[in-house]
Amino acid sequence: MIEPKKRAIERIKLEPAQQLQLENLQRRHFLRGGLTVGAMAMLTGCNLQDGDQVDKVLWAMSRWNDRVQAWLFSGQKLAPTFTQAQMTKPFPFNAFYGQEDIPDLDLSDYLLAVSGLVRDKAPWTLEGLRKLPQRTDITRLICVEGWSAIGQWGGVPLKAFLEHIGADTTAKFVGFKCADRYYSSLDMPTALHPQTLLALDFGDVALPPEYGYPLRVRVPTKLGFKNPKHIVEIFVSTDNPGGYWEDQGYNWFSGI
Ligand SMILES: Nc1nc2c(c(=O)[nH]1)N[C@H]1C(S)=C(S)[C@@H](COP(=O)(O)O)O[C@H]1N2
Ligand SMILES: [Mo]
Repeated sequence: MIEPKKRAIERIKLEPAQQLQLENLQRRHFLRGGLTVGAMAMLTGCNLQDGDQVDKVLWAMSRWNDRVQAWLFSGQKLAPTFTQAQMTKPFPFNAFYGQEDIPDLDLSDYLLAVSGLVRDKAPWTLEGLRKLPQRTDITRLICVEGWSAIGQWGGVPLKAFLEHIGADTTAKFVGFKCADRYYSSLDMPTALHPQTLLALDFGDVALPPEYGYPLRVRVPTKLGFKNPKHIVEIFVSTDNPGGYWEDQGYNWFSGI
């Protein structure tokens, strides 16, 4: 049995006055469910435990939300890219369990299942995926737990894959199921974003176990938890499939 670890966010406790200010601001700016305290603290570099900084945090949060809204409507804005020299080494590992519980998949019989609103539901081998168009980007992964790191991911643009399988791109959601019971989902515009990859490679090598072998989604326009690792099934859906952290209160959109 895998013991889920405690998230840093659970340790953040607000004073009643701070909670009230936060609620007022959320009401004023329609931020309902829009941002977690952890994401806010990380993005603004402020800690809500410092009473005198609350205003600064709240305004930074408001600006951040504006930025998210802008992204929502553009849909194709590119996330920043970096040079090889800027890459973070060693790259951090993160999952809802410790490194000793990384899934032990047999790669020789690995198949990616496809379901939902698509024309062709045939499963995919890794070799098959490597024959599709490939793209590589050096981007920053941001985790709500308060760290970020720059890495290089290569693989099939999810858009190319969805087009290849005849996905109904008027459907609103693309869902992902993982070998470790993790799951997540993306809105269709983000799934079709040019930098959203079905990543097969990390740096110059095939994805190592800790970073999500044999296949992960790499979405540089979303927070880390919307980058599922060890993917075993992709599906297209009109209903929001939610996600492991999304269903525990983390904002579903979670763009950066
Ligand atoms: N299958 C799976 N994918 C996952 C997770 C997980 O626990 N299981 N954790 C997510 C979180 S919270 C983060 S920040 C990133 C971390 O990716 P990394 O280990 O490559 O740094 O993976 C995401 N994808
Ligand atoms: Mo994360």
